[in-house]
Amino acid sequence: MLTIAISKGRIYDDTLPLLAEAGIIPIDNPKTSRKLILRTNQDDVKLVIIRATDVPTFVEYGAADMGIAGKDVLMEHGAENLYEPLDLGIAKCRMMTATPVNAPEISGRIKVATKYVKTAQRYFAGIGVQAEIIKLYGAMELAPLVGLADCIVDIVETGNTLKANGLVAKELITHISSRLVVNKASMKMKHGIIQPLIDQFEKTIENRH
Ligand code: PRT
Ligand code: MG
Repeated sequence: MLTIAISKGRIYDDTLPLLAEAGIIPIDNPKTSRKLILRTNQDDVKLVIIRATDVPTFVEYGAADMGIAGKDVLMEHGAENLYEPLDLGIAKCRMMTATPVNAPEISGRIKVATKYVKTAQRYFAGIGVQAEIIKLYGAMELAPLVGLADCIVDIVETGNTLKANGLVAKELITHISSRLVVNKASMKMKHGIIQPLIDQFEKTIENRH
């Protein structure tokens, strides 16, 4: 049995074609079904549908043999206990700092609102800026507008969300894409099923370029 952990949003949409190329087609649709375990056309492959941030946890503990997670999520979780064999090149975006348009330069300690606490801490330490990191779970864009923070660290794709809230992207922290992660024990014990799948994903991605 092979269990693959995926989140239901954009990663699922971008993963379906990759799975299809590998001959794996879900029987249930997570958008219309409330099932958290999806059967596929292959009796020995199932998908578990979970929050994006929970994917590394499921894979690390072996509740799923493999999973697909954004690099942003992996950087926060820490990837030491996972194999990360493949950049799938899907769900691409950037992690950036952003401030209100026309915000004055801040000297000294800045307040940063984000859900990416560790990544933000590492980034500001790396550029020698003293930062107080304020953890939020969503609606980061609001924080500078209500005086909670001077800037935010968040995912930017089109920039529309920032723009709609009077913010502007400033520094690029890193480019983000989604990665295949594999449980370390599964990689050994289910090598015969996992490695061909990795190879097939890789082939599909290469053919896109
Ligand atoms: O429920 P939860 O939000 O935890 O997870 P989810 O299942 O809803 O996952 P999802 O789809 O929100 O995010 C999964 C992964 O997609 C993230 O970990 C990123 O690696 C990647 N990704 C790619 C994005 C975006 N693009 C994106 N645009 N993740 C989030 N956004 C959000 C961003 O947070 C911001 O609010 O979209 C907004 C910005 O988009 P623009 O186009 O307005 O700039
Ligand atoms: Mg989301």
